[in-house]
Amino acid sequence: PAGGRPGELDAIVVGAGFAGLYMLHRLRGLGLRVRVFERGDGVGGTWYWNRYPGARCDVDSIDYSFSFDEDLQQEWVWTERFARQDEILRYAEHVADRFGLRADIRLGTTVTAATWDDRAGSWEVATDRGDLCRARWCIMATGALSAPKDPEFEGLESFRGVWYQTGRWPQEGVRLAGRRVGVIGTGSTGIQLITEIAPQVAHLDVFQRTPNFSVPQGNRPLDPGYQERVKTDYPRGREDARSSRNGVMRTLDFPEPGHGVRPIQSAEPAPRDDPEAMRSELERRWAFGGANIVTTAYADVIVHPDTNAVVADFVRDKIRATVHDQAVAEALLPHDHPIATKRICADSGYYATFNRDNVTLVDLRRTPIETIVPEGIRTTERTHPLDVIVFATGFDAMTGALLAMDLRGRDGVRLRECWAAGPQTYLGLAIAGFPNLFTITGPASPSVLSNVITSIEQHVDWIAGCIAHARDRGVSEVEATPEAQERWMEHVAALADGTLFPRADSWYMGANVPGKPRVMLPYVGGVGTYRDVCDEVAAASYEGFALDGRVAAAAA
Ligand code: NA7
Repeated sequence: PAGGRPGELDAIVVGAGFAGLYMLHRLRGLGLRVRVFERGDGVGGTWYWNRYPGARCDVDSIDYSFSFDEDLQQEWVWTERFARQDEILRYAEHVADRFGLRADIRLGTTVTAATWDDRAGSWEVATDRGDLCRARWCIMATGALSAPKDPEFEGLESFRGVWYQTGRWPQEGVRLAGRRVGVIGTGSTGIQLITEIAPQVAHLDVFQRTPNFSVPQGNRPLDPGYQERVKTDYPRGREDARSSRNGVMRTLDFPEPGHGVRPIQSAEPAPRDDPEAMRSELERRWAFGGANIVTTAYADVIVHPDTNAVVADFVRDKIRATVHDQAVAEALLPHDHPIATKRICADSGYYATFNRDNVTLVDLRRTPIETIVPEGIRTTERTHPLDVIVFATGFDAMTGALLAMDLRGRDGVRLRECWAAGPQTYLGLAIAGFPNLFTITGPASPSVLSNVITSIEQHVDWIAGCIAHARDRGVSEVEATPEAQERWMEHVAALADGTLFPRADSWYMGANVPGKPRVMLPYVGGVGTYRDVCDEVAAASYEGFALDGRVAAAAA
């Protein structure tokens, strides 16, 4: 049986974002007794916490939605090409209600520890509310970008104004209008927030350490007729997304002249001998808008430095052409990393924001922050008087949330020790030495390089399939073997080394958190290829896993 003793839980799921919600739904479908613990006072994960002004998804809303239920995907109506945070949160709440999930979710409860009990063959999970419960299966749906970096700035405690973190934005009561606001951080989050609040605040100081590449988001109301066409096409579109590189459908309203509709993600390398053709294709994509449309024009942008340079130069020219003050434009130009080796940002007029009289760019490479003082932020040049400071300084990505818990596997071994030199997983789904524990969107999976909902559905389906397999065969323990894990990690690293990703100090590389091991965290092979690998593993009786100590023979 998959389950434990009567009255006991069969599975514990940590997190009630999209991953935890769908995992709960699938496990219930297997007849399991499940409890979900969620730190927030509501469901929705990322979209529960990131309520800062301007928060919006950078994946098309018709893509960024569940495909597992036909009625759900047909009924829900999106209002914009890229949905705002509150709309996505409503969608998550709708999913929780529609499938009756709330009864098994404990909100406002943080899991502090999970310990494998070898004798009982189950996980013991502890929370900050004093719960202690057991289940055979434990699934970490804790999110890849859910552990915000805490602001570590000298003098912050002396600041007389108020400060906020974008990833922990208050539910209400924030007043920015008419105030002097400073924003630290110019990643996707900072860029959205800055563009949104600039017209409202008295003055905005943008504290930029490293310039980023941003492209027009091209957000617009979703035409109902278009949405209907996409929904009619969903069976094909969703299949497209599942086998694509980054988990998105082909875009029906972006026709290729002479080719009908084609995937935005091109499979063709750049015609480098014809830079004019390249620029005109990039122009066409720039005008259409969307986070991934410019950087996916050519399949080799992330592997070939020359292709990358053409695309990067194209975006830099756009920045120069938009920003009136050329000294400010120069300071905004990204030079330190190849384009797309950090997550590309998508904006609704970010660069033009610097043409406003009430916006100042503070270039921290030229004038670093010295300290926060009671009246504002002091750089090596001067003090910037502020009423409000917003930290948009990013996340301890992919490993932060997992390592924040005290996770102990077989023989009491700590995950923190196992991962001291960087995370080790098998398929991003399981960890050797941690039986019956699964991670959704874990390190060494492609999740953060994809439409994460596509990845979440694939992970959850795979995990549910694995648990059903164990149940049907009377298997009580499923554990990745160290050999399979090592092979997978070598493969993930080798793939990354064939790309330009290692050249950037990005959160993909763990480089945004001081002291974090520098390794490429996601799998770069694409979601379609990854799905095939996971399916082959399952079809080969869970190759690379020990089932009750027995390892399936390698497939011929
Ligand atoms: P990011 O992309 O990690 O951006 C964080 C920004 O904050 C980035 O500009 C950092 O500059 C800056 N930062 C971080 N720490 C500091 C300090 N100490 N001083 C000055 N500036 C700092 O996080 P986001 O939340 O914007 O986006 C995360 C992902 O969420 C995004 O990629 C999408 O996938 C959704 P740095 O570049 O480190 O010099």
